[in-house]
Amino acid sequence: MKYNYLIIMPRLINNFNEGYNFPIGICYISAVLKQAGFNVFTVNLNHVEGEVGDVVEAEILKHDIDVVLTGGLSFQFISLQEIVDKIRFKFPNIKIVVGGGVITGCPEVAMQAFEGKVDIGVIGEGEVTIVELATALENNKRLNMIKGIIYRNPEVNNGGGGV
Ligand code: B12
Repeated sequence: MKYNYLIIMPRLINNFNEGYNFPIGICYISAVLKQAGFNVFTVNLNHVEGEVGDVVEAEILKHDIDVVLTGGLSFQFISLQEIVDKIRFKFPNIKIVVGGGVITGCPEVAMQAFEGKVDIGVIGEGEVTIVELATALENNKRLNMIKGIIYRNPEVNNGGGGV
């Protein structure tokens, strides 16, 4: 089954029009997925005004999203948690994947801090991993063959192991 992916870049600024350090890592993730032929949509919350939950919900509905990808550094945990909480509350069946320093720094602690709402965490560099992961999700393959991920429970996509 072909999935629709939404990549969400969290807010790094408090006021619209402020400058910020553009996080290139998440852009690499977008690029490799597009190059591999996956249906990828993106929203950078630093360039969209409005309440995070409303913006994210509108994007999910507009593109009929199956998998949300987001990420950042550990200091962005609160912003990421807000995104994750809003999605999990409104869309219980959407798969949520988080990557970047927030996961890489301490994968198990981070997954627990997200209180079971994140399905899969990508540890370290994500370019190869994310393509393998998307391929596995769309083909209903087991996740335990994919290196560099941590996942919520054994029921996710019939994989074994995880947190
Ligand atoms: C360059 C750099 C900076 C630059 C940022 C330049 C920029 N525009 O991005 C500057 C100097 C501004 C900077 C500042 C800070 N930095 Co800095 N920085 C780095 C450094 C050296 C390289 C980061 C980088 O660009 N890597 C290349 C890109 C392509 O890789 P990446 O961002 O890691 O993304 C990959 C993966 O993380 C993953 N990934 C990322 N996002 C996502 C999303 C999804 C969905 C998926 C699946 C995967 C994924 O896949 C990506 C591609 O492989 C790292 C150390 C390191 N060697 O990694 C520290 C590092 C990222 N920085 C760190 C910190 C703490 C900071 C500051 C908070 C410091 C401070 N107290 O101010 C600030 C935050 C600034 C900000 N607002 O973002 C820590 C983060 C630790 C953590 N657990 O989060 C690191 C790891 C250093 C360290 N070991 O402590 N930093």
